[in-house]
Amino acid sequence: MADLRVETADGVATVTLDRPDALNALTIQLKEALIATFTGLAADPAVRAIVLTGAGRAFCAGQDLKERLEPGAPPLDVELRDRYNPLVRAIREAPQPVIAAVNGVAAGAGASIAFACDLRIAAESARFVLAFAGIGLIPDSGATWTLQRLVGASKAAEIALLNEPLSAEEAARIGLVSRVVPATDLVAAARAFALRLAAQSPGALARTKRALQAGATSTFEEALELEATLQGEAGAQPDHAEGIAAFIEKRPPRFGG
Ligand code: LHQ
Repeated sequence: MADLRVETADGVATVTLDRPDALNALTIQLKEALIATFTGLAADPAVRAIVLTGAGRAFCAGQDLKERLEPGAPPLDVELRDRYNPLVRAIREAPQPVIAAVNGVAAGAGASIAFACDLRIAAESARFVLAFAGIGLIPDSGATWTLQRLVGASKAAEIALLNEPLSAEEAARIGLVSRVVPATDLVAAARAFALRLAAQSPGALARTKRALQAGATSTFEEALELEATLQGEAGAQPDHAEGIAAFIEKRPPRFGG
């Protein structure tokens, strides 16, 4: 696929945005390739964790602003409904955990996409720039929902309204990223994270992801009820029996899904 690379090894799919000269800015073609890729990976039982990263010095600079000037560019509401919203939905609805390996600047919708992932790990050189305010727009691609849940309402308002770049170090301090590593270690660190996830029960991870997302908007009672339903399902899977057997036999579990 042009502008997008997908490699799968040892249960880990690595999706790399590959337009380094434009800081991996998102064109219609790239967004459609991403939606198709995440939808395909979501349905692939051999894929147990997904890493999303960028080629070159940026993670993603958001919407390709040059494409917006081309004749026939769709209105913004249409572009959001037809491409950005399906893209962040595909990331959140994938049963596998998705890790953003933020290798450099994540701006505009590029930042929103990182926020839509389940985990973020950043290079020391990474930074988050909401950028929307800089071009007279509002945060989109789910950022008005995700960011305040990740860092709290006050910090989210500061980041979105002031439009100040957030360093990797500051992002770690406020809990937006799980870990900051030297740029040269990012690929290895993201892979180590992903391999740990890939060794766990895929069914348990998928149900955990679903319950955490639902819990972000549910009542406590609804969360208790969903936990009961999903735990009932999880307990009936072979991975639960395997986990107990491995504990009794004092060996690592071999989870198969
Ligand atoms: C770019 C871009 C870019 C094209 C750098 N496009 N070329 C949703 C609905 C529909 C439409 C509207 O948008 C949205 C969602 C959004 O994403 S809105 C936010 C869009 N993104 C931005 O406003 C960020 C624009 N970029 C920047 O502010 C800077 O480039 C950042 C802070 C990302 C990086 O700054 P620098 O490290 O100083 O790099 P640079 O500015 O020199 O950029 C390097 C090259 O990349 C340059 O090309 P050139 O040919 O001159 O070397 C830029 O034009 C190109 N580039 N971002 N979004």
